[in-house]
Amino acid sequence: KTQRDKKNLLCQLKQHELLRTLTGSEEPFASLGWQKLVPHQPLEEAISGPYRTCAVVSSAGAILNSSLGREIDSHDAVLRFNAAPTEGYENDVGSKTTIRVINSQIMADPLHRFADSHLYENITLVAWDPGPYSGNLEKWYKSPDHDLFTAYIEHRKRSPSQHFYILHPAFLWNLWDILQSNTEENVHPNPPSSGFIGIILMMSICENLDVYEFIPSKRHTTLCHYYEQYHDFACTLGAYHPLFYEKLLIRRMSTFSLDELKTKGKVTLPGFSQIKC
Ligand code: NCC
Repeated sequence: KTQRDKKNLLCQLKQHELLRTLTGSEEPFASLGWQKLVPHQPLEEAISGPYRTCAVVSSAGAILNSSLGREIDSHDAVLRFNAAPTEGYENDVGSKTTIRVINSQIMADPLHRFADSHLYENITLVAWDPGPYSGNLEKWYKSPDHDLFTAYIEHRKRSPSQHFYILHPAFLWNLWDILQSNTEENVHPNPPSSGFIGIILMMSICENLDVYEFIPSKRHTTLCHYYEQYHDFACTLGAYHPLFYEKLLIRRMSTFSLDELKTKGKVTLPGFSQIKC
């Protein structure tokens, strides 16, 4: 029964072909000249994938003292989130970064120094901001949660050859719909976390992915991030984001040994190209 459940979930996700980035062809972006601003090639073609093996590294404090760095770096591509550093934490999180999924706070809040931090250089960047559930892009452009548009335009002009995409809000809300339709409880109407977004993104461009510390290991802790001294259990279970339900769904879809789940916080997922429905 659980095998059938897993297959159903994976097929549902695959068949929805969720991954979508802004192409600049819809209003208001078309009139603003965004077709010239966004990268010519779609994300799936621009990267040097499809990657055979991928690692998704959650930013959870529990990854500290995991010594997973070498294992993580052995993957063809590594995805990290927001401002999560590798410097100084190589032994636990590795040093390779291929893609970074960033929320719009990173681009809007001067604290993150998006324009000049080396964290955002020489890698593929995928940014998101939720936009209204209605899908009205005009409304979104006028009032995003955090203004990512200004920084995007500047960054594209400064580094036109960098692969830098903005996720289409429809991707986020379609993903939310799938989460709700597979959850008995009412999921609160907030966008999925960067973690869940990143996992689905990697399923679209990798043959196989290992996800670390998204499902908590035995090291689970209230330490929010491995890179800062801030404690809040909501970081792992969610308050704003429906993180708890995301984790239940990912667990239902993955393969893992209980031992590796406990010691490494590791679960494995097939890429969409590998799923036969
Ligand atoms: O914390 P954050 O996420 O950057 O973490 C990235 C992803 O890792 C997973 N995670 C993190 C911590 C933890 N203890 N357990 C986890 O499983 C989650 O899947 C998470 O998505 C975000 O999703 O974008 C988020 O961003 C932060 C913050 O904006 C950035 O770190 C930039 O400073 C949000 N925090 C706040 O707004 C205060 C967080 O809610 C979600």
